[in-house]
Amino acid sequence: MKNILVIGSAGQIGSELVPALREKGYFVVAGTSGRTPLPAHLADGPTAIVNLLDHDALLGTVDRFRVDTVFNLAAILSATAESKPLAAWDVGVNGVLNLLELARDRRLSVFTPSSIGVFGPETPHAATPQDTVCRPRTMYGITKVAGELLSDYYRNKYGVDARSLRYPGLISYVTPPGGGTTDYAVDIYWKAVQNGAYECPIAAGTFMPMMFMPDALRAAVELMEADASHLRHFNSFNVHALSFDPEALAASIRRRLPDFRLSYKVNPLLQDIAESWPDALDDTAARSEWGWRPQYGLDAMTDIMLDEIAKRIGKNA
Ligand code: VAH
Repeated sequence: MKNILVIGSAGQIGSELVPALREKGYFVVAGTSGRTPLPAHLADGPTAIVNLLDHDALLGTVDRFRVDTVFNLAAILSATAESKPLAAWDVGVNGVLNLLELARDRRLSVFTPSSIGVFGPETPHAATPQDTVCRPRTMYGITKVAGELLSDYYRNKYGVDARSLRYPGLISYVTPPGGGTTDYAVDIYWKAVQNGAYECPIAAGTFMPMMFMPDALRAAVELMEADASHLRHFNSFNVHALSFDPEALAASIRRRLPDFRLSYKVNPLLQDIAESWPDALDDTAARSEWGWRPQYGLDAMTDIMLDEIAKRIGKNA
């Protein structure tokens, strides 16, 4: 891995993955579809307008920058995908297929995140196994199952080096929440600092797997740097870090903001999706095949989230 194209570089993962890869010394092209590249990405290296569905333009960018690895972070997240399922299919399946065809042609390595969204109500919720039933009830989850299967197909049939992780809900302070079911766990921190209170759309007692963004970025890079001869799963590694419900998250926030008030206004769509997803993942395969280990616990994440958000809005937390 040397010359990297990050597609979706202005999104929640991409906005932080680009600087993280550049800090490791990689040559990184920050790709965005319609949105202008982030100023920080423009200042620190090359950018490009890329569209997963435009094969020729994507090929031109790959050839222009001699790209050998693509991190494809373009996605329409779970809740938004329910309001525009065909667009979600286009990005999550047709776009991935287009990229895999290009990877076959140019011998690229490809990372396309999968998600706990691949699991459904029939999947065991506690310590969800690596290899288990994946019958999601959301279009987002369906696209992620298809993405995993397509990536495996291109690896097995054409030798394409495609790899992916099943990310839990990702929590970061750099970009605002964007249409995901787990985004309450980002929003709550902003509202705690801004207002001292939060009206939660997810019910108490609803546990979901979660991960602080620094762990998520390191997982993607470590997987792509891993020796392929040690890997067995390649696409779809479960990676686990945290599991909590809104009450546990509020208790962690109250360690720093004792007067923080949590109330509930459950959103039926989000609640249905959340209840179909696991509580926690079994990530034995990732730990044994490429040495995955999370580094951030709930309280450590809370301290950083509150401090960084307070800096951004100029308040004491
Ligand atoms: C979502 N944050 O909620 C994303 C993620 C596992 C959840 O895929 O849709």
